[in-house]
Amino acid sequence: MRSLCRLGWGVLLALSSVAAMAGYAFNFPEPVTPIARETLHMHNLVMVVILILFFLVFGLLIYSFRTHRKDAGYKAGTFTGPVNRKQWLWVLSPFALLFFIDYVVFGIPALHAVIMYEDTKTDAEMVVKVTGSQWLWQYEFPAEGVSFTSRLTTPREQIDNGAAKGEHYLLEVDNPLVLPVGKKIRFITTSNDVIHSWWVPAFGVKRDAVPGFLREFWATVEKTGTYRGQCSELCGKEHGFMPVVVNVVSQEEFAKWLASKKSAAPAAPVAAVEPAATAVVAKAQ
Ligand SMILES: [Cu+2]
Repeated sequence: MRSLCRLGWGVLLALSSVAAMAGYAFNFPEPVTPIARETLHMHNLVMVVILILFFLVFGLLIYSFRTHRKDAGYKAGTFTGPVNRKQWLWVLSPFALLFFIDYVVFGIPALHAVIMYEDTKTDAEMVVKVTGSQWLWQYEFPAEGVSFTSRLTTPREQIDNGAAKGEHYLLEVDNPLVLPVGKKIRFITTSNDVIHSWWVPAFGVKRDAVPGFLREFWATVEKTGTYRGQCSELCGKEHGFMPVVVNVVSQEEFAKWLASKKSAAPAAPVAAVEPAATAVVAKAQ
């Protein structure tokens, strides 16, 4: 028991040490879209309910084990003969309770959330096409005729432990996606080769980019800032080297950025582009 206590304290101390906490978080990132907020609410609701159930069930169990002991004079029950009404009640009430929790307490808000997640078209003010490619992302604003590629800029020396790792190690790109704050944006994802997945945790969205298919999601980012994510579908040897960086800016800044992109030369077709990390390796050889 004492060693168990010591272990418990050790784990608590380790978890509370600042060094161990750096880069880790126990909760969701701060939600900046309606979807992320709804997801966090659902998560919190489910956590609270299951914690109450956990303590209730284990409390009852421990109480019963301690109180109804043989050495305290209790005799084991015998369950022969027809099931009586009281027994039926004990059998059926947990079913009824769990049914109610699953289908009403969780089910109704979950249904509401899923319908909201999938509603990509109502009031969408802009379309962004996201194409995954081994190993970079291509972004396109079809209505504006703007398209560009976005690839990792972390130097190969950092990846190979030849240099100290930067602040945004493996989460930095040459051309981040820029979006206006407060606008509902409909995203369409697809892929040029294998399945990738576009994921930004603060947006609460993650959608597979599947070759030959168009999949969609939406986001209305409510706060300006830089948001980072990653490809979250194992897509080859440099799967870990295709991050997502999104700069969310004011409407005016976005208009300026879009104008500068329009005047720039159009991006080369993705198939002809050599992925950045591979190019560095090729050069080194
Ligand atoms: Cu990928």
